[in-house]
Amino acid sequence: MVTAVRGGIIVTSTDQYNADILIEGEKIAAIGKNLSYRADAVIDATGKYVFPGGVDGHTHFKAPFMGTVTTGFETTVGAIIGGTTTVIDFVPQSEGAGLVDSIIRHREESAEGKSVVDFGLHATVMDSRNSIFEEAPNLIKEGVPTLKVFMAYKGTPAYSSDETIFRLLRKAKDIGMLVMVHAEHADIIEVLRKQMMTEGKTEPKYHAMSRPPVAEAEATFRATMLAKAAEAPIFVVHVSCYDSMLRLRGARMEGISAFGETCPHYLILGVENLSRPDFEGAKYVCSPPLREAWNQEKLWEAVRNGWIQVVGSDHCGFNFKGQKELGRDDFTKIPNGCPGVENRLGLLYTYGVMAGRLSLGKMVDVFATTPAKIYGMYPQKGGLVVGGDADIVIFDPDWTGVISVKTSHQGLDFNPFEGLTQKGRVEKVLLRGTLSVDAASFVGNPGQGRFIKREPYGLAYAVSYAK
Ligand code: DUC
Ligand code: ZN
Ligand code: ZN
Repeated sequence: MVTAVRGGIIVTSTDQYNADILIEGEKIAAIGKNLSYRADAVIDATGKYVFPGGVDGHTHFKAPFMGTVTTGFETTVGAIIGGTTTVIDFVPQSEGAGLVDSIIRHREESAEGKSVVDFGLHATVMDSRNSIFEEAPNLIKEGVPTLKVFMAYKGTPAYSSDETIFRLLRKAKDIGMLVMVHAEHADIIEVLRKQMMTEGKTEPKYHAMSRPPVAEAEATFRATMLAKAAEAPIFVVHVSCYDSMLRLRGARMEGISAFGETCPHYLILGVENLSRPDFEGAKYVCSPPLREAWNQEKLWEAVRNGWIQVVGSDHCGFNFKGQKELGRDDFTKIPNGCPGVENRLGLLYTYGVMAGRLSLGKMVDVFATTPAKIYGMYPQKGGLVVGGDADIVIFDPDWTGVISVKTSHQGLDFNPFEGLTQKGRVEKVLLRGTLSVDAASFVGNPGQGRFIKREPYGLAYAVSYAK
């Protein structure tokens, strides 16, 4: 099958130009002007932007968390309608199981045959037994060169001590693995949480007050120092605030290979949302929490200047009814996390590009290209590259609408971005050359997503430590 995408404005992380794209089978075969070809199908992209398919390196599908479970990979229909063609999902280590076994199980039981986007998997340490160190090379063999640890959640299996993280970093650098870190100071949070519960402060807003920016900043700094001591790269997920971003930026200025991600909810939503009446504030409970609004401009500035390199969704598919409601009388029981896998591109375009905060190229970079490079899947994913997968988004810049759960495809009963204006929208998406979204509706095949084995030594290894 030969498909041509004709007449669009191609936007990559570095260039913008008018050209046609020729697709043979699943791959991009040629990009150029006045190409001569005989195509089985021609897609007219005149007046539209043509972007690489998005890479969302931060999702939680079918993830057990705080006594409940997020929705599964079927809801990747929302991802592809939103222009994301690849997700990398976090796989919590199952109790008593190894990292590799947990990965294989999640892949076989939760993802394969269900995901409509291509997917990679990150390991997540939930049981810091010695075997995690021996297992790391086997993760690489399975195509999983990334592993997340939690500095928060002390007293639960998720928590990793500084010793564990330091040992993992030393191991990681020998094999090209990237250690990703949830950076929040566990003890500060525990003391504040207990104090608030004792004082009867049980509403959602106290979730944020028990996890102040200083707790995130301290842990971010500590994580970068552990990386420095190990001479290994580090990746800080979901940077939520200025204080934490400053630590990340400071580490980079010191020559530490420190990279980071923020998320649309930290760029766009403020902590005031946690005070919404009728327990609606619970919809906005995530960790780290939403921050005072002034942080948002600082985070945009960081994305614009490359101090934060990736925008991932941190999609957690919790419903309000029956799930967020679990914490009605106690904020510590509200499942942490916000949905958003569908909205990443629309929000970056509207509140980044159209608001004059990001160039189109920078948007593509943080949405698709740099995540693919950092996570070890470029140039197969994340670019418009001859020989790469034909994952292509055709974007209509002239559309204007309003985000609403009524028109969302995430399979949930709320959308945290409800009521926000969106400019531009995804009109068509090709996944490996197959038309999967047309007129903003899913037209692909159920379960069409494929597991992507990723390579070690991603972009974070391009920075070497000065001796
Ligand atoms: N960390 C995440 O990355 N996502 C949801 C909750 C959390 O603590
Ligand atoms: Zn986290
Ligand atoms: Zn997450």
